[in-house]
Amino acid sequence: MKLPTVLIVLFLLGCTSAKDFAWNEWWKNTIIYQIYPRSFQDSDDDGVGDLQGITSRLSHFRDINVGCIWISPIFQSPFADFGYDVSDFTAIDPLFGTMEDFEELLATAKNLGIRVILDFVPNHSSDKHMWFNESAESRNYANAYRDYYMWQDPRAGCQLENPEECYPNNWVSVFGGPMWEWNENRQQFYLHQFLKEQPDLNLRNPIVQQNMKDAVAFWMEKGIDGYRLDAIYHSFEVPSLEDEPENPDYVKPINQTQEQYDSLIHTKTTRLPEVHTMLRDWRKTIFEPNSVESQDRYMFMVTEAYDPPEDLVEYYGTDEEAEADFPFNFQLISFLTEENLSGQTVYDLVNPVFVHLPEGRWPNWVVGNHDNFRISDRLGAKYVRAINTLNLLLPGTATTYYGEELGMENIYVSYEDTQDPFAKNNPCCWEEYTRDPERSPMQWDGQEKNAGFSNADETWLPVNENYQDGINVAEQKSDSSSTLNHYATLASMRTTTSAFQTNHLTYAMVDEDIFAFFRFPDEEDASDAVYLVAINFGDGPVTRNFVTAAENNGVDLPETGDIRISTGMDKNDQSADLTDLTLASGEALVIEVEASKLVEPTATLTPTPTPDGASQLGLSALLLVTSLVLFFSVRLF
Ligand SMILES: *[C@@H]1O[C@H](CO)[C@@H](O)[C@H](O)[C@H]1NC(C)=O
Ligand SMILES: *[C@@H]1O[C@H](CO)[C@@H](O)[C@H](O)[C@H]1NC(C)=O
Ligand SMILES: *[C@@H]1O[C@H](CO)[C@@H](O)[C@H](O)[C@H]1NC(C)=O
Ligand SMILES: CC(=O)N[C@H]1CO[C@H](CO)[C@@H](O)[C@@H]1O
Ligand SMILES: [Ca+2]
Ligand SMILES: [Ca+2]
Repeated sequence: MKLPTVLIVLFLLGCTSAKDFAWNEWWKNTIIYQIYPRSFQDSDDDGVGDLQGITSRLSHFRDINVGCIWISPIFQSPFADFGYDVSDFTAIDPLFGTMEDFEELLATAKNLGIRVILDFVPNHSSDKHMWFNESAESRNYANAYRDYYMWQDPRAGCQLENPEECYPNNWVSVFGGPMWEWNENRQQFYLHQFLKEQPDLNLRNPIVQQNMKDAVAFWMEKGIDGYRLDAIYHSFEVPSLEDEPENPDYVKPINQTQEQYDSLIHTKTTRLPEVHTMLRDWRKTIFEPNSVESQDRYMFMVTEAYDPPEDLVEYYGTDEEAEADFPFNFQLISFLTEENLSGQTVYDLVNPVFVHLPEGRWPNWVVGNHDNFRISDRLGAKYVRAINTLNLLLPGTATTYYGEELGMENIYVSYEDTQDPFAKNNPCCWEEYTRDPERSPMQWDGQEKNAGFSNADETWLPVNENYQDGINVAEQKSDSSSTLNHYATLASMRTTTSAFQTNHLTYAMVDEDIFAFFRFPDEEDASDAVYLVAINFGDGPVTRNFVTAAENNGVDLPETGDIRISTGMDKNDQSADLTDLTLASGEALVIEVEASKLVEPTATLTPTPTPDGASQLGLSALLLVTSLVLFFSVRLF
């Protein structure tokens, strides 16, 4: 090969190379796409989505460059809480199909190179589970299932006609009402953190633990790639059963008859240290690589816990004792609203994640799920593409809830038609609690009945009418400027470009409107391209000088760059004047730049943005004072 050819090849590689992740790091480079199975695709026209339906739609993930699907519960269930009440942890519910259907789904996914992870629900079973039935039979020690659940005697001396007097303590269930339910047969209460149809398993019982591990192993042997562990912080309660303290900020809604979860502070029933002991044990005994035959089967593990970043890091475990690969990070779901959306707010939510991220660990982002309104309805339709950009181009693994790649919107469901037990249990405030609006069927096609989701006359939740107005896969696929194509282009960039495969970022500019950051490749890929991602979260157009702002953040930035992806897909491959760059409201630009760092940030940490240079002055002053103090303390010795 002649030298110039080599150079050209190297140059091309330099621009587009991807990192080589190790076999046990496949989850770093991917997007996790959450499928709510009732709502994705119906194959037998009963109005409810199913496994054959999902299998028939798997090529969608190739089209949009998604490498991993997470399927919400498909296990046998009486559906008191839509599958989060499991009556057999190793069976597929007939509503979704058969075990053969699941095996076919897995095989098809594998052929397409798509990973599959399942939801695991360890905090409770259904009250229709055989274990509960056996456990309720008697409290005789001869009963092998005696201690599978959290049984408790009534308070001494109370009158059973007034169960309120007899509850073992003041605990309130997540869905409202006491956490205790009376069982006639056993003449005892049982504990349920969620619905009374969801008795909590006694996870302190080693036999129960072993049963849960066996269930996990069962699905691993089928060939899944990992698990999401649901609501894990509800797993344990204090054995002393002490009352929980009242929440001083709680305001009782008018007409609310039963106690609400928010009325107490949950110091005795959530986040107990035993959770971590259990996770470490699970990682060691069932998730460890040496428990599966082949090395390309690393079992990925993610936990769900709504904690602030400083507490969330505990779920990573330690170097010696690993726990989850990461805990889902809900910062951008829980704390971003239409009212406070701004460049500064996004920074305030993103930065703590990096401040608290333990060395060598991997960040992640979740911008939608089955428990929260859709992006369009939380923040406004014009920010959907900006949020998708943030989700896919911030460092770490991205999680997308089905339909967000199209900009799907909430549906309205009246109280009479409500399906969600959380809403039905709280009639006073059902509109605040209902999760039906974000669970409407996936919109595949603008012409077909029910958007191509099902041929049934009635679907379990109504299809959003806007599938006829362009919010559907078929039309967006053929429109190069669509939300779907924008998403697929971002997703492709993640998988092909080393700069988007690191766990660090450098801020470029943060103010009321703009949140902008650089993605530099890791040092060993230093010749690869650098990107500037600039997003306008304000409600009007703004023009900014990114060159000066970058300099304030320790980055030397030339005056022009090449736009690679624009939210409207209309500016792709145009050149950008970085001293005078205008962004429309909701616009996000991904710009390839020849930037270089003037100042190395410490480790993976990034310099705090200093839009006006003032705080940088403050920092220098602080450093000077510190040096003087150090100097004089050294002198004293
Ligand atoms: C166990 O299940 C059987 C059959 O459904 C039922 O008749 C029986 O009452 C159940 N036992 C208890 C204690 O709930
Ligand atoms: C409370 O209930 C009463 C009687 O059902 C009803 O008239 C009233 O409108 C309710 N108040 C609220 C705020 O819902
Ligand atoms: C944005 O507003 C919501 C609702 O008031 C609040 O819960 C959240 O903490 C706010 N976010 C930030 C970053 O202040
Ligand atoms: C650990 C666990 O099972 N969490 C689940 C408990 O039950 C509620 C209600 O069904 C679910 O929403 C949680 O996700
Ligand atoms: Ca079906
Ligand atoms: Ca529990």
